[in-house]
Amino acid sequence: MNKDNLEEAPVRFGANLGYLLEMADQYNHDPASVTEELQALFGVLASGDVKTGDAGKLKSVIQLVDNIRQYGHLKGDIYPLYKREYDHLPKLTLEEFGLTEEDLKALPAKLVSEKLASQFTNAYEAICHLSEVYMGTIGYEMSHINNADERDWLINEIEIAGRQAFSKEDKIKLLKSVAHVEGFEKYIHKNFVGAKRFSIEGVDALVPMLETVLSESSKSDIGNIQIGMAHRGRLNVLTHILEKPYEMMLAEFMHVDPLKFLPEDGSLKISRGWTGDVKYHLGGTKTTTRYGSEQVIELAKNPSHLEIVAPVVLGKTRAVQDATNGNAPEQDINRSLAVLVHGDAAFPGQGINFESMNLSNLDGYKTGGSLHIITNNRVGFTTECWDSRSTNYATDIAKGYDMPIVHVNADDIEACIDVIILAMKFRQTFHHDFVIDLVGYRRYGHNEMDEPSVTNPMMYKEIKTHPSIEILYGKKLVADGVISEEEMNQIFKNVEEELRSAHDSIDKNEKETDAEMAMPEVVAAGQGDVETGVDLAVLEQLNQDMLTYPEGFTPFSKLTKILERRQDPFTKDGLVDWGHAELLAFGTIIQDGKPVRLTGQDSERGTFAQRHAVLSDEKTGEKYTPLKHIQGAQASFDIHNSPLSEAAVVGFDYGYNVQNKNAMTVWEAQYGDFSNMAQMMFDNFISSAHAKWGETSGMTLLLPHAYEGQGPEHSSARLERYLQLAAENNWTVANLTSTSNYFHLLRKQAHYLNTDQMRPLVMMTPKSLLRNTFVSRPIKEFTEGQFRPVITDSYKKTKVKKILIASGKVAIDLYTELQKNPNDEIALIRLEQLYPLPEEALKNMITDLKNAAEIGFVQEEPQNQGAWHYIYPELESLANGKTIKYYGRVKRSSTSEGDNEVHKLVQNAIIQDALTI
Ligand SMILES: Cc1ncc(C[n+]2csc(CCOP(=O)(O)OP(=O)(O)O)c2C)c(N)n1
Repeated sequence: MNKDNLEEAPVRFGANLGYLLEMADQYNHDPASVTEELQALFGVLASGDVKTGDAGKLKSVIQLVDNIRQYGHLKGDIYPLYKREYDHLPKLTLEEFGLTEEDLKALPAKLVSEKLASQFTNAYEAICHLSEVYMGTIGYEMSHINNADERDWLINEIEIAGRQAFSKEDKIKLLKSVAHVEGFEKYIHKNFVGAKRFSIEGVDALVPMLETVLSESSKSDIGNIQIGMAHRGRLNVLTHILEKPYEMMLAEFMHVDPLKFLPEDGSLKISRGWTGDVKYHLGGTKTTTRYGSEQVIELAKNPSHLEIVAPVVLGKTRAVQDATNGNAPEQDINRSLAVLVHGDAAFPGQGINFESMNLSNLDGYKTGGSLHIITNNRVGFTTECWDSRSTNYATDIAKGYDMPIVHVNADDIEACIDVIILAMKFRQTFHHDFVIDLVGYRRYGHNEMDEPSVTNPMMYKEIKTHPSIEILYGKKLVADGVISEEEMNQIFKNVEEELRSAHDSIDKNEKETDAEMAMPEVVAAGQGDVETGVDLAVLEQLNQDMLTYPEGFTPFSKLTKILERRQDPFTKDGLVDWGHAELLAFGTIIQDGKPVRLTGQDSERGTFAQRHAVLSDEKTGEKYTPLKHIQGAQASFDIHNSPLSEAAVVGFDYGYNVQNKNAMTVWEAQYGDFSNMAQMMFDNFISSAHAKWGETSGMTLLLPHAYEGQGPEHSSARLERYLQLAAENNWTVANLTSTSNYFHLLRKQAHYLNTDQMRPLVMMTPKSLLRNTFVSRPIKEFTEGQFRPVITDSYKKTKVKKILIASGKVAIDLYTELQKNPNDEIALIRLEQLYPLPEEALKNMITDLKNAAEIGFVQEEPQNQGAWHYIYPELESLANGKTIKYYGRVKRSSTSEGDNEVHKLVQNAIIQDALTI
């Protein structure tokens, strides 16, 4: 929360005379210390323009004005049909306050507002103006905004600056726009009967509103617009905003390859995966000069999961805004704008929106104000608002985030354009989010095959007879003398002809069916080995830079001593621990020209106090991030403590990485098990986006994981989930036992960024092993070599009877025990990379160890969890006649035992059992 906002909490008027007197005292002392409205009131009283006997009336006038501003929207004409009636409305008329027209005519306009005084001769006229403004087809909600400047600015724009003047040209353009929107839907409705398209009809204004976003953005030189939206109206937006040709859209309905009709000028980019997705989840990128300056418009690919794309779009937006070629990223909010289109049921229903809105003012995540448009058709599938939300409006959740909210009647197309202009001005002035509730209806059922009158008969009784927007607006223009009826009909006819001609150009016999869905060769080939060692001198200098602080900067004294130990690997036989290895890797990655962005809860220090990437001066609290100041950096380093969210922050950083494929984008879970709060991000984006949509990312996930007696939570990062989703080289899954291997894997991940072989990296990361002296490695292992997917210590080949394979902490438990009680009959293979499985390396070792009769797979997790189900069939194919045996916890519904003592017994039993021949 911004401190300034707190200090500017809004003053509400009420019927409290004591309060007014107190304010009067304050005003006498310092007029500027009370609100503008009260200044007007006290000014009028002091001027002697009113008789003192009118004090009660004055109070009523003030209350009436305040009520109109605060609650006028409740009585506004914001519903095209199926109007809502409210009980217990606040008083909004003269009569309710016991006032008459004459009373008000006897009072000056400046009593209502100082700024309206020059426009109106008395309070009556000024109040009529306010009623018109606040109770028309636009309803404004801003009294919840804490920032007084924002409120005053909005009041000024709404009451004084007023609505736009639309020229004849503007009006005709608008009519043509809605004619195309409607014409497109009607054409598909008629020609592809029963095909799902999630029609926009009822909230058609969305398209001209987005066109206005683009033209207004162009005026502000915003060259990139990131749009996120669900199914409703998506085909229409693809066609009319991303300029996806009608031929492409219609070809998709005909199962003909749409790419045949992709514009040859390269202005539209549509990526596709090999398994594909339904047409209303697809996105695209359009470069256009249609709205003035050159702009890139992107519609993010989107799974069916409503609203989940919101943080992804925010991350994409931020990635465009961040210049990452300096030591720290430099954000310019004019480089990109996020536009999020929501459903009225989904917006308040899906928690991801709360999480995403909470990002809006945070340094690591803000995007300079997103524009939210709710396509409010008053129904979610079959569910009406009284069953889908506890709030009055779908938009009410945005109030807690201080966002202005405007409700607009979707049938008043000019009002819809007006609110976009207001929203854009607000964004450009205050760099905050703005919410528009586009209130319309849904012409058909949830999709075009549903009969909505079965479940929503009263609503659909009205919809069935309600004229569509192009007819309403066309007839209005005819009635106003802007165009003739013939001209109107010609506009409609032209649209139909455009669609007919596009349709005729598609050969319906050229059906496209690819049941094989083979992944591209480059993906199938996977990643090769990469030399990732770094010269000792480079590492030494980097280390020195990380331990050098600006003059006068004093980190916490005990921490300084701990950090000083990071000299030891270079000066004596010291070892590089986990946190140190990671910072060395990040430093060299930015020196190689790839920006690094790491976020997670408490990640600046590290949950286990292992990282200390950001230091605090113990006297001033000032922060210092050494990696932002190292020599030779070619790209930025960025790290942020994230808010306490998983889904939104994972989505955000996934989006960031999709947009900036060169960036090493790392998200760290506080404990690995919390990552399942972001499960849909893993299922629907990170693991599958490449195959579905051709959307690549190289995001890295750090998930603390190990059984250390901390109970059912804080033990398992649910490794099984990532392994179950692993296929088609979609990501790397690793669980390491060496800090040098961690260093090399991070560098390998960075190496493949922005290449056709880039893929996400899912890492089970250590807790107690963060400082384990075996896991910590000498610096010479960092200066040469590469990532090793399998590590084995030397063994006496002919003596080995049992091969044990294990990953992560349990592998170190086995190793430690073998150190204490050496056993030549056992060979331990530390499997560092679980997916893709290093089959060749495993096979060679298994074949090499001829005398071994058994392969034991050891894991900490219960048998129904962990890697066992994934690895067993793989080991079977590599076993070469050897028996495969499982060592680990029995099948459990919970991840682990709750009691630490029980944990020790169980863990010890697994180790002993595995090490017994
Ligand atoms: C997370 C999630 N839950 C459930 C659904 C199934 N579903 C699809 S559309 C829909 C109704 C959405 O209503 P609303 O947000 O008002 O959008 P509309 O379709 O009316 O535009 C539901 C429940 C879904 N797609 N995603």
